[in-house]
Amino acid sequence: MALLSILQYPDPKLHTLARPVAAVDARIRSLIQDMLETMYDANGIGLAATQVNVHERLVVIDVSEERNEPLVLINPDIVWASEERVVNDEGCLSVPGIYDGVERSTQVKVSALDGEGVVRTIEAEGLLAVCIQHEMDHLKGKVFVEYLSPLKRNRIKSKMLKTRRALGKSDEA
Ligand code: GNR
Ligand code: NI
Repeated sequence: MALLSILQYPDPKLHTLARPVAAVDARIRSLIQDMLETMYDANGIGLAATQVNVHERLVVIDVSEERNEPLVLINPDIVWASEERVVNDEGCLSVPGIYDGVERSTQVKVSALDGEGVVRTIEAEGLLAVCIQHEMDHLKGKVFVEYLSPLKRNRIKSKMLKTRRALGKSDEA
């Protein structure tokens, strides 16, 4: 197991389109374990492979209070999304310290492979539905701040770059 480093906005690599996972093999199982460890360590409710610079369609999620209900979605596909939509405050491990409202479907049905490579269909609502949509956006190269106004997004971009400079981080990692 290993902690992976999480790409920070505005890293252009966050805008990479992920390809499907070809096979749920030892490499993918190991990546799943590392992503779960990284998500729990960062106190996140979800993590997309894109955020750890692996551009394959894989996300891990755990919206439980106890942090003991890991959900693995490989090659996820939204098969239905409710017309009913609502604005929720969202945050992102790639944009730490920033929270703002994003409109999403309140309910979704998702088809995906689980960690064993078995096809499953998940019906989600509430925080899980929000998280699934947020993670699937990452796989398309989309970060939640792209739903905000250009003014807000540019302020966030400047703030992130300024904080990173203050922390002495390079542009790379
Ligand atoms: O930890 C996270 N919290 C969160 C809160 C509201 C809406 C979405 C999220 S996902 C985020 C983790 C993350 O960045 N996943 O990509
Ligand atoms: Ni995110």
